[in-house]
Amino acid sequence: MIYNDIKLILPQFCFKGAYQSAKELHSGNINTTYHVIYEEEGVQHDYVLQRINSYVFKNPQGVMNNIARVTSHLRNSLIKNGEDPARRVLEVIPTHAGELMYVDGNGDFWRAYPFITDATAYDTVDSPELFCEIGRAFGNFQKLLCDFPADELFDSIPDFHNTYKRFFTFVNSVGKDAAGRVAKAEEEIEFMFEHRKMMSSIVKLIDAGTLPLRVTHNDTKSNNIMVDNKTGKGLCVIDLDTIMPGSVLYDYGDAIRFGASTAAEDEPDTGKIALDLDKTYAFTKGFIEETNGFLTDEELRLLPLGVKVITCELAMRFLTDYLDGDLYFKVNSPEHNIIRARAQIALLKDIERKEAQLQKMVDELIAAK
Ligand code: GN1
Ligand code: MG
Repeated sequence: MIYNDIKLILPQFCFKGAYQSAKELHSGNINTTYHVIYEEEGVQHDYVLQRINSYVFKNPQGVMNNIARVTSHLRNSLIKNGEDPARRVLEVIPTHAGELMYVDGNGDFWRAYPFITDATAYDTVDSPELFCEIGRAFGNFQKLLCDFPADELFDSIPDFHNTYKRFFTFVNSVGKDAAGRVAKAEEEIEFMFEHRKMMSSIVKLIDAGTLPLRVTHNDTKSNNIMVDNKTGKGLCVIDLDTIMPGSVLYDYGDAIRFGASTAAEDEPDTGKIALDLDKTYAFTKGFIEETNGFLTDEELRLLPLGVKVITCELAMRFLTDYLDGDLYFKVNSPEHNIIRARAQIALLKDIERKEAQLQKMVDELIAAK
């Protein structure tokens, strides 16, 4: 029973009215998330309650401090631009003790937000118009945060996109073979070795000063934007756990990797997986229209590299977790992580085939602005 899992947690938060119901939301791969409904004098109040995965986030307080700072900056920026911040920014609901999180008797960390109603988080985006709006929303998020001091943010997961280091972590997992699975993944392991240099290229460009560090979201899947059901416009960027200093190439790349693929991230039939160039165009158009004023020429021109690097990095992360015995990502079967890795590899192969077209498209959209 879900209620039994959360009944001691619910009274800790400043929720309005009386508890009505709760259901688990299954879209994330890391945290455990519930949609909770309260009611006060006939008015329904919807909340999101989450248990933070503390294997993944070693310092949940640091994560929450980042979220509090970034959301306050977003709110102020919207007000400055004459916009109403209601439903546009995540809002942390404090505990009765005035904290950003509650730590339960097991040492688990919980936090809550208002649930944004009359809006949808899309796991798949079929319409190019909608994906263009999502591109605009992620671009606008970058814009609102472009004057935020990125170096003041805490690294919620150190070296999250340090693909140079991640490669050696992966090699270590191959060497250990903790789950006895290396023999089942020879081809995928080989693929990672062949792509090592390409994967490390953004880290090198940041180190060389060619790419600046900005505030990046680092998990720009289409379902991390709440889209208004009435207007079809992107309302609010959610899941701010991995807000950290990073390159804009990561955010652009991850959004295309997820939203412009013709199949789900864990599609077992790799024959169904390709990069959809119409969707890519739609997102890129919205994203560039919002960001063209402040991103540097190098950042704009190098956006396609983000797609390759992030797709390869995630393939390697799934593969590493498969070899480690599924310690990091939630899985629905012992094969889930290798299926995910194969899906990302198939997508990357198609991205490589379409690389010249992707670059031409990005260059034309930059010039059009
Ligand atoms: C994880 O749990 P979720 O869906 O927000 C992961 C991302 C991956 C994503 C792949 C903290 O995000 O990095 O890109 O799965 N989050 C973390 O679906 O590792
Ligand atoms: Mg996330």
